[in-house]
Amino acid sequence: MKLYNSNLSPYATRVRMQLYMKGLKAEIVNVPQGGSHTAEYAKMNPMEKIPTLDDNGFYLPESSAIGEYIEDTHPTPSLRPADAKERAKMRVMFNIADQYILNALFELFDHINPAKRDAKVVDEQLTELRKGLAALEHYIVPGKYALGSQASLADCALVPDLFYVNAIGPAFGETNLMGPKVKAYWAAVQADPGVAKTVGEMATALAEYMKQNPA
Ligand SMILES: N[C@@H](CCC(=O)N[C@@H](CS)C(=O)NCC(=O)O)C(=O)O
Repeated sequence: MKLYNSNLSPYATRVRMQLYMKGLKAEIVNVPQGGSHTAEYAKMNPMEKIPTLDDNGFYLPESSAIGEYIEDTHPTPSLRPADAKERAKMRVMFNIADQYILNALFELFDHINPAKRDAKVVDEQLTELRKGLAALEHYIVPGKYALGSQASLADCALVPDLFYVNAIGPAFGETNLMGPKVKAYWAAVQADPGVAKTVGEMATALAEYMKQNPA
């Protein structure tokens, strides 16, 4: 398996974290010369986004589809609970991470620099982010992982998001966005070696990006 990756991308990071947690070997590479908007890359991923999985010539875009595919093709250790209700809760938290929290973070990312900031957009997106985090607070189960004791795809989606909540929140004067259960989860989940590795990689990539694009 080959993963077209960027350590800065929360979507690609979901997949890397899944590979680490499952102990799977994969070739992790940057997108080819020229970036994701090339004819060569578009043949593998018509949305021209990162990540893309290449499983022996089977090209798969979209981190959520990649995550499910890896679970289907490499079922052990499983990052999907067997119980239908637990699995459904995992998918709800995955969607909260994917559609509510991360979309708001993406919008905010472009407004980190106060000189280039649109206060209305920031206000709207902070409201969306707070709503997403409040929804997560509702579902998250006390314990090491989002579902309590079992690691799941929900963690793969949440860890990159919460990393960015901590990393960019302070630029907007927001240092206390997480509710108590989410905060406790964020602290506890760091004990997983796959999480620690992923968070370290994201921190290095973000520091490098900030050096090149100072706010
Ligand atoms: N829904 C996609 C989103 C992927 C995505 O937006 N990736 C970003 C990197 S964080 C990207 O490739 N952006 C480049 C662009 O849009 O030009 C997924 O889950 O894989």
